[in-house]
Amino acid sequence: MRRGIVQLVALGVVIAVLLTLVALLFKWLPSSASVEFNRIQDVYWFATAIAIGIFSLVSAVVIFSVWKWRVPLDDDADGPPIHGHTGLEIVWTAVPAVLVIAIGIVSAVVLAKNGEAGSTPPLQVNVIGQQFTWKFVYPGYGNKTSGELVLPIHRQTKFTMTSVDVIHSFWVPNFGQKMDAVPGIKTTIYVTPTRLGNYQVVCAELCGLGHATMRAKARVVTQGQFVSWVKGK
Ligand SMILES: [Cu+2]
Repeated sequence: MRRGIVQLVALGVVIAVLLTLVALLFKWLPSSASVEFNRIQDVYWFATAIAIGIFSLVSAVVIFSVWKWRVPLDDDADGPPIHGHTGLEIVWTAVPAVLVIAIGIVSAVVLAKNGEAGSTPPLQVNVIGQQFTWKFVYPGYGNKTSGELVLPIHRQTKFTMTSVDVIHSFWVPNFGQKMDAVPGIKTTIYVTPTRLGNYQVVCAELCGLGHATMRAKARVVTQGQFVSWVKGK
């Protein structure tokens, strides 16, 4: 009995280590370039850690059972009758319930934080989707209009989206935030860039024949570069 438990635990640990390697050694998510995406990735990893734990437990028990209690091929006898086990049933209901509630709470906290303006007023950028192009307007800077999205690093930006024709969806994979641009209404998201560089604005809602080409360049620059860009032209 004692030996069996040790073997079962060892099996679970081996599976958990293998799964952890698979989770860590491959690049599953775009690299984060925003405060908001950092938070979202934390939720991913939290849920992944729980999934690895549960999967390791279940698969260890299944493999262990098949390995230890298999009968010869010609054994046609019925197995022993099995009765319920109230304690075990309470545990296997309560533990997943607690885990799912924990994931729900963590997600709700991140969702709320990602949707709230910080203490300093954010940079306002209006995003207009149109088959098959993006337009960015900076109302704080004389309605400067650009086909390229330029953002200062470490400054929270509030995007207000709309569309002039069909539904589009504003998405910069490295920023993590995604929101539909819908004709007639205004939708918002916040992004706080954390890394200088070039990124891509992608339309993430099938919007017609040119949908796949509905891309724009996004550039995160220093505050000084941003000011000279936004005041130029
Ligand atoms: Cu589109």
